Amino acid sequence: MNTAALILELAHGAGFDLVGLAPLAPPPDAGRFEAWLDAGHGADMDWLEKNRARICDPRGLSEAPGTLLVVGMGHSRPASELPGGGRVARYAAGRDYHNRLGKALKRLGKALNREGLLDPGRAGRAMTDAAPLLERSHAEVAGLGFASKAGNLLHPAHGPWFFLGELLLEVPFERLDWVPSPPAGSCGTCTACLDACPTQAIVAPGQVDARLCISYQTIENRGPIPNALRAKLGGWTFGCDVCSEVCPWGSKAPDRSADWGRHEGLELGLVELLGQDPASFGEVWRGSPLQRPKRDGLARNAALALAAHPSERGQQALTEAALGDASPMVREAAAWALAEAHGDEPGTGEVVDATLAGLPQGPLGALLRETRARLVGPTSR
Ligand code: B12
Ligand code: SF4
Ligand code: SF4
Repeated sequence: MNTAALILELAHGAGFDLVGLAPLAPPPDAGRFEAWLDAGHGADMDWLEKNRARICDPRGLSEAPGTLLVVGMGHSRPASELPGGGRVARYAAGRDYHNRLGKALKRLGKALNREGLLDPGRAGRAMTDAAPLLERSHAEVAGLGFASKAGNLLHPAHGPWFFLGELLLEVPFERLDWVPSPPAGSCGTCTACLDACPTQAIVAPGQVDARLCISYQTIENRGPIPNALRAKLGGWTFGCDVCSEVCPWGSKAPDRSADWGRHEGLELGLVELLGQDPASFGEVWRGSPLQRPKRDGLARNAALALAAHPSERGQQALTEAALGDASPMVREAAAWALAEAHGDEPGTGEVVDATLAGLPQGPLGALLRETRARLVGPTSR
């Protein structure tokens, strides 16, 4: 067995389902990435713009010519409903993959160094998601899967349900004498994801406009979610799986629920998420991806999701949040949800007006005035 085969065998042994090698070189999709940024499809994810040059040419990540050991870890599991309604993307229901993949990659690096498969210290940086890398493009080069119309990298066994990560090896790719064998497959004539996306965020095959994507809006957007998208969120409270769920390639993916577990925070319903105490937020969501939008972002999402799951208890919680939450963004979202789900009920107009009166000057007030005009009739005053 040559060195590359031994490295990949160790990587499999470390728990990764998919493994491959790619040169540390500009990714073939760098041009697509730049066009995507230039079209504004990156929304407010400034870190992508800031790292543009490094992402398009990652060779500077290593002092010596390098190789990426690219890994994939399956995470397919059943849909994740919150008690009483509201959905969380499957990938986020259990342990945070950043921690799990990061730790497993670091252990793998130590094992590679220990086994003497590389010169000492040559298995270096572990990366997943947040690294300045166009991960799907490098993974495709390494033979882990094929690009799809939804943007996701697909694998015949796992569909879109796998995470990506990389370990930087400071050894020239050519020296490893390895040829990738990508799995056969393609989208063919299927357009299920384009047809099913609730917000038409897949603006062309393979191109997702993050500004329209529910995943971006509920995870990365730190400000208010645009009014035009709110009624289309369909109860998604964190992330969105619609384009993955409809993908025929994922239907036979092995169930990995047991490996990833389910975070106990998901026992909370939308009402509890909306009313969460900022002081205990970090404690409640320790080890979960749901920390990412922070307390106010998650409460905002819960408020909007309550419009898709109306109830008397929800109405009460929305009223309290609209009038009393410390965050203006949450107050505005709660007032929108009240207007959307309970606009024709007595008292809603008054609550919306009182919320409006308490909002700071600026975009939040403009959003709520638009809502007030569109959804609520004249107040009884
Ligand atoms: C920014 C980002 C987002 C943004 C933007 C998504 C996007 N499509 O660009 C938002 C917040 C919306 C997002 C959402 C999600 N993300 Co995300 N995200 C990233 C991140 C950090 C960068 C992606 C990026 O640079 N996008 C810019 C575009 C141009 O690059 P790209 O999508 O990688 O480009 C590929 C395709 O678009 C394709 N392509 C481009 N043009 C064309 C044209 C044609 C014709 C074709 C066929 C293909 C094609 O080529 C590229 C290479 O494969 C990566 C991690 C990383 N560092 O790479 C994770 C990553 C892509 N995300 C991931 C996941 C799991 C998701 C979600 C499923 C989460 C969820 N359930 O809510 C959704 C899926 C949304 C979707 N359909 O893409 C995984 C994907 C794993 C996989 N098997 O593909 C990654 C790799 C994280 C990880 N380490 O596992 N994400
Ligand atoms: S994650 Fe949801 S909103 Fe984003 S592209 Fe897929 S289906 Fe559309
Ligand atoms: S749903 Fe169809 S078009 Fe979309 S990624 Fe899957 S196979 Fe491709």
